[in-house]
Amino acid sequence: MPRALITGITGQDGSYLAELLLEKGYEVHGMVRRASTEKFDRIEHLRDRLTLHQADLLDHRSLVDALRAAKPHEVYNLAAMSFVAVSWIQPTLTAEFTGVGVTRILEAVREVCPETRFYQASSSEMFGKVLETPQTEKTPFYPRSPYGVAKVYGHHITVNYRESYDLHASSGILFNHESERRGLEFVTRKITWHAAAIKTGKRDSLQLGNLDARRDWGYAKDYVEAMWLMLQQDTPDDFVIATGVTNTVRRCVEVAFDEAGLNWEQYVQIDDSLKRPAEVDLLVGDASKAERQLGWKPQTSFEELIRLMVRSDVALLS
Ligand code: NAP
Ligand code: G4F
Repeated sequence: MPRALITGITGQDGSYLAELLLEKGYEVHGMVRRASTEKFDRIEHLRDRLTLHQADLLDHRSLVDALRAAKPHEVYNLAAMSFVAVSWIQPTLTAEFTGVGVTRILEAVREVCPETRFYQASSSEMFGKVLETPQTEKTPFYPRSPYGVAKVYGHHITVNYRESYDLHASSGILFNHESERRGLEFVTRKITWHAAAIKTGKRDSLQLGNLDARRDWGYAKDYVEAMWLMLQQDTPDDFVIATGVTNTVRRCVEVAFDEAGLNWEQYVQIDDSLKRPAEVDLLVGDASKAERQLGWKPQTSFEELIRLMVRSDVALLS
């Protein structure tokens, strides 16, 4: 039976990846942080089928122990401080978790299980102030946030360990992906949740920042399949995972409020404090390498995604 260890298993992607690997017959291990109150909501339905190990990306010893206990054939490094806006508030902690944390887990893999296949969760945020459109694996990086800078470090150190130590280490450059399990602070879920809350009488307005930003939004369930496919290849490599379609935040609001049967202009207010010190204006990815080499294609359109998120939030709040 193949064994996998997922860091960040309590997050959006970790929970979907755990489901996918269990379906494929894996023994699934997850790394979790100690907290005074456990928040394992996204994996509660899987708890009796998972083996959880307490560890932290800041702590080398705990990473080594988790790897020794799990003996994984595959490691998926999804753990990170993943919210861009907070990376300006906690820039050095973001660098530690999201950047140097990647070196710590790579060092632990090198020490305990150098044959293990390794996946690094890289990000389209690395393209930042984009130098070409659409963005591919060859597009130079120009990060625009402390989070983006940390992800560039994590990406390069993964490539470097692959080349220095011959590790089977791959990096997925994933564009924004969302779902019913997305954290409430990210813009799509903030919008779908508020549309549902206004519809059900629990809120009467929604404050947003920059409505003109454009993102290439896909469905998290489709994207975890790409992570798994990368680790099934004989040769490790880097892949852009995206839909190839870009939409504005404003369009996301229009679709969400339409699904809720509401006129968005009556409820949405602009709050300048939600605008970022430096913005990523436009992201749109070219995933043709992933289609060619992995046979991966997105299955869910932007509109389907936003509408299913609204329906899920209405059900949640009703
Ligand atoms: P998420 O929902 O925010 O989950 C992040 C996970 O990382 C959580 O399980 C969190 O644990 C864990 N974590 C944070 N700091 C940690 C630490 N010091 N030690 C151990 N675990 C820690 O993020 P996501 O959307 O699933 O994204 C997964 C990964 O893909 C992240 O690396 C993110 O940066 C990257 N990414 C995401 C997207 C996207 O659009 N979703 C796009 C590109 C790349 P707690 O539950 O304890 O907080
Ligand atoms: O949903 P967001 O916070 O996602 P962002 O910054 O693009 O980052 C996400 O995608 C990255 C991949 O490119 C990941 F690496 C990262 O971990 C994360 O998952 O913001 C999207 C856009 C931004 O331009 C932001 O300025 O929405 C704009 N926005 C406008 N009003 C808002 C708001 N974003 C948030 N979170 N909240 C607002 O009220």
